[in-house]
Amino acid sequence: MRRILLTTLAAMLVLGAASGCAKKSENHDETAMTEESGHGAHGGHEDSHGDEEAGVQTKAGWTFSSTAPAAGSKTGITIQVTDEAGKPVTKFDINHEKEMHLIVVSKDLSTFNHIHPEHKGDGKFEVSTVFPSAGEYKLIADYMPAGGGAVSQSSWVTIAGDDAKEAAIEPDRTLTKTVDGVTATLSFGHLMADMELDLKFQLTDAKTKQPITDLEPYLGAVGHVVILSADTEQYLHVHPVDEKAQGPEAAFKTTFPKSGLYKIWGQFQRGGQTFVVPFTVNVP
Ligand SMILES: [Cu+2]
Repeated sequence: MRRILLTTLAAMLVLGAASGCAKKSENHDETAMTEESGHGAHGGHEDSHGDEEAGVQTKAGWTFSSTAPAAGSKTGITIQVTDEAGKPVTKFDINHEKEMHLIVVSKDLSTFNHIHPEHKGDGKFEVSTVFPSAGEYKLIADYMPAGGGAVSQSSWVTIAGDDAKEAAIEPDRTLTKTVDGVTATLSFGHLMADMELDLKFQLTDAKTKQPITDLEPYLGAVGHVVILSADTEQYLHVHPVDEKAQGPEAAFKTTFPKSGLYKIWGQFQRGGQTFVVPFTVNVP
């Protein structure tokens, strides 16, 4: 009974997200998804729920180079994209310079990685990464089957090791922090669920205290923002209002589907180096 309720709720949320997206963006910049997912420890686990707003139905099959991937060593990840019937999807549209974006987060959202699996042909994508510590990780693949809209597919993987510990996800007391020599302040037009709002990063050089005006394009835009709800069920990929901005302000638009805790990662590039600024907020 509970499962049926959850499925209905998930379907309603996906529909809601899809129609919200259609209203505000024609290039499908933003994807939102809701899903139920199990925890697959040993590869091959699939989630078949995606954001299928344009009617192209795809699935992602996940395999890992080891049956027991371990912390600190390289793990190969293969993602096979197929249609509903299981036939490989072979053509993808380029979205922000890549055919696929892969977001890797630990369950407590303390580690974040944004990587780009390589398309080996016939819908088979490969990448390798090092999971920094033991525990559960969520992987979210973001892609656009040719002629379709943005799709997100996810899987869980358990990383072996003896240092597994989950940190509590707490909202930041202040929305200013310094990472890699850059001080970033995050602000919102009006922070509230279920409403499109502005999300602004103000960047200054931590040493000179001068506003940063030399941000470089990262994947063709001033920056990229990834947002996950604390339970990892809500995934929002957000893009800039003005892609060509160079700072000190980088503005984005998004809609938090419901109230609660969210983690926000802003990714920017300067002097050839990318850096990530994380914030945790409580959305009323
Ligand atoms: Cu990417």
